[in-house]
Amino acid sequence: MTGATPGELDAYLEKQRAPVEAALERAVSALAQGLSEDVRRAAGHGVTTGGKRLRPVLCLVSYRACGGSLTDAAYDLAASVELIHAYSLMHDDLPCMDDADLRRGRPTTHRESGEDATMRAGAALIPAAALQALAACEALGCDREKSVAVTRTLLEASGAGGMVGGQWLDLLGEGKALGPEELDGLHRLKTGALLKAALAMGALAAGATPSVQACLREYGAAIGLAFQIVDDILDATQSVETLGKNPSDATLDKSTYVSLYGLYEARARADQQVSRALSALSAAGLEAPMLSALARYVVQREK
Ligand code: GRG
Repeated sequence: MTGATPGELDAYLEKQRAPVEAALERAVSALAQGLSEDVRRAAGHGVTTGGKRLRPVLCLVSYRACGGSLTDAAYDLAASVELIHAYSLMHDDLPCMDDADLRRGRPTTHRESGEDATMRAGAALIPAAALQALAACEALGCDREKSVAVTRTLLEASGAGGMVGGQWLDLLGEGKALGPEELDGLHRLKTGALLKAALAMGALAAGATPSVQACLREYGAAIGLAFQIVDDILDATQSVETLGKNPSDATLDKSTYVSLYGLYEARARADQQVSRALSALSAAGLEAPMLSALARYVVQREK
C-alpha cells in the first residue's frame, strides 16, 4: 500500500480546512443561542482557535473511503468529534487538572474567559456534540439504528470507558512511574478512544461492512498509540514556542513513553504502530491513500 505523498496529504488537509472550520463555526453559533455572553466567548475560543483538526479529518477520510460523499452534513458529523476534543482540552487546561496557560500558541480558554465560563462552555459542548452527531446522521440519510450506533460510538469513546477514564488514570498517575501496560492502557483511553471513534463513526455512517469497520478500528487503535508516543517525544524535545503549549509532562511529573523507553526506543515503537495501522488498511482492502498518508503523518508531524 503506497498511499498519498506528503505533498498530496498537505494539499488535502489544506482543502479540508475551510469546510471543517465552517462546520465548527456552525456548531458554535447553534450552541451560542442558549448561552450567556461569557460562556459563548469561552466556547468560541475553545472550539474555533486552531488545532490540527486531525479527528474530523479522520472521520471524513473514513466516511469517504467507505463510499460516503463529502456534503455539509458529513462535515457536521466530523465536527461533532472535534467538539468533544475541544471541550476536553478546555477542561484539561483548568487549574484543577493541568493548570495550563498556553494552548495552540495562545492563552488557554480559562485564561481568556475565566474558569467558570470555561467549565460551563466545556460541559455544554458534550451534549451539543451528541445532538450534532445524531442530527448529522439523520441529514446524511442514516436510518435510526445507524444514527444511534454512530452517536453511541462518540459517547462511549468520550466517557468513563474512554477519554474521561483515561484522563482520570492520567491524573492518578502523576508522580508515579507507570509500567508499559499501565501507560498503554491509559493512552488507549485518553487519546486513542476518540481517534478510533472518529474513524468508526465515518465508517458506520457510510454503511461499511462489519469487517471493514473492524479494520478501521484496528487502524485507529494503532495510530492512537503512535500519536501519543510522538506527543511524548515532541513534549520532551521541542520548545514551548514550537509546541505552543505548556506545562510539559516533566513539569507535571507524568510518566511518558520517553521516560519509560528513552527517545530511540519510543520512536521505534511509534513506527511499529504505523506498520500495524498500514497492515489493518491492507486487510480491509480499502482504497484510501489518505489514510495511509495520515498514519505516516502522525509520526512525522513536528507539533
Ligand atoms: C473529569 C477526569 C475528567 C475528565 C474530563 C479533561 C478531559 C475530560 C479529558 C482530557 C483528555 C485529553 C487532554 C486528551 C489529550 C489528547 C491529546 C494528545 C491532545 C492533543 O491533541 P492534538 O495534538 O491537539 O490533536 P490539537 O491542538 O491539534 O487539536
